[in-house]
Amino acid sequence: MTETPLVLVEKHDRVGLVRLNNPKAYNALSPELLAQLMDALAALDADPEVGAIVITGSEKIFAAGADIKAMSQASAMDMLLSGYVDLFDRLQAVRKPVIAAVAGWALGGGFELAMACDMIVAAENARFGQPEINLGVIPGAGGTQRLTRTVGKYLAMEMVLNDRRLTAEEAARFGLVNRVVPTEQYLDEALKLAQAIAQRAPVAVRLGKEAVNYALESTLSAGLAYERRLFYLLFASEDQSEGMDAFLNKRQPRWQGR
Ligand code: DAK
Repeated sequence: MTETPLVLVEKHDRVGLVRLNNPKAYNALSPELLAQLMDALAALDADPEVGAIVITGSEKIFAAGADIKAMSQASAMDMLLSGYVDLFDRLQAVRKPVIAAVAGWALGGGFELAMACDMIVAAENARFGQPEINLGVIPGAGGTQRLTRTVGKYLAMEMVLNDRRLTAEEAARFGLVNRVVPTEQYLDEALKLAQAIAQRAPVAVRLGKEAVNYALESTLSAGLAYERRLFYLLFASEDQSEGMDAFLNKRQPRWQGR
C-alpha cells in the first residue's frame, strides 16, 4: 500500500508549489513531513525550470507547529539528536525565493516555518502565534530570533511569554507579512508574486536574496561591503549586459540566468 505523501508538489509556469498535506493533524510538522518538505524544496531549488517557490497549507490551516504527540515523550537527548532543527535549517540553504502563502493558523513551528521563508502572503483569516509557553517550553526553530528582529522586543515578548496571537491585519501592521488578501485569493496572489519574480534575472534574484539575508546577520558596514561585492559580481553576468541593452533599446530583456 502506498502511503499518502505529507507534501504535494505542483508546478505552475516557473513556480514550484509545495502544499503541506496532513490536514487531520492540522499539518503538524512531524519530522517525516518536514523531511518531505525539505526534499521537495531541494528538488525545486535544483530544477532549472523553476524560478521561485511557494509553500502553502490549506485554506483553513497553514501548520499548527511541531507534532505535540510525538514531542510529549521526548527527552532532551531525543530532541538534540533527532536532527529536527537540522531539517528546519535546510530551508535556509534554498537559493531561490520562497514565499509562504498562509491561510488559517500558523502556530509554533508553523509560524517559524513561515518566518524562515523570504516573503509571506497572508489570507484575511490567517492567524500567527508562538503558543509554546502553553506547553511549558519556548520556540525552538527561530521564533524568538526572527520574530524579534521583525516586530521588536516588546511585542515579541508578549507573543513568546503570553501567547499573544496576531490577526493577519495586525501581522501586516507589524511588518510580518507582505500583504493581506481575501482568503479565497491568497494562493493565487502568492503564485502571481512568485511568477513575477520567476520572470526576473535569475542570478540577480539569487544574489539579491543573499544580500538581504546578510543584512540580518551583519553590521551595517560589513553588510554594505558584502552588497558591493555582489553588485560588482553581477557585472560579470550576461544578464547585466542584456538587461541594460534591453533598457536602452526599449525592448524586453531575454534572461540567460548566467
Ligand atoms: N500537534 C499534534 N496534533 C495537533 C496539533 C499539533 N501541533 N495541533 C492540532 N492538532 C490536532 C489536535 O490534537 C486535534 O486532533 P484530534 O483530537 O482531532 O485527533 C486536531 O489537530 C484538531 O485540533 P483542535 O480540536 O484543537 O482544533 P481547533 O480548531 O479547536 O484548534 C488549533 C486548532 C490549531 C488552534 C489548536 O489545535 C492548537 O492550538 N493546536 C496546538 C498549537 C501549538 O501549541 N503549536 C505549537 C506546537 S510546539 C524544535 C524546534 C521547533 C519546535 C520543536 C522543536 N527543535 C529545535 C528540536 C516547534 C515546536 C512547536 O511548534
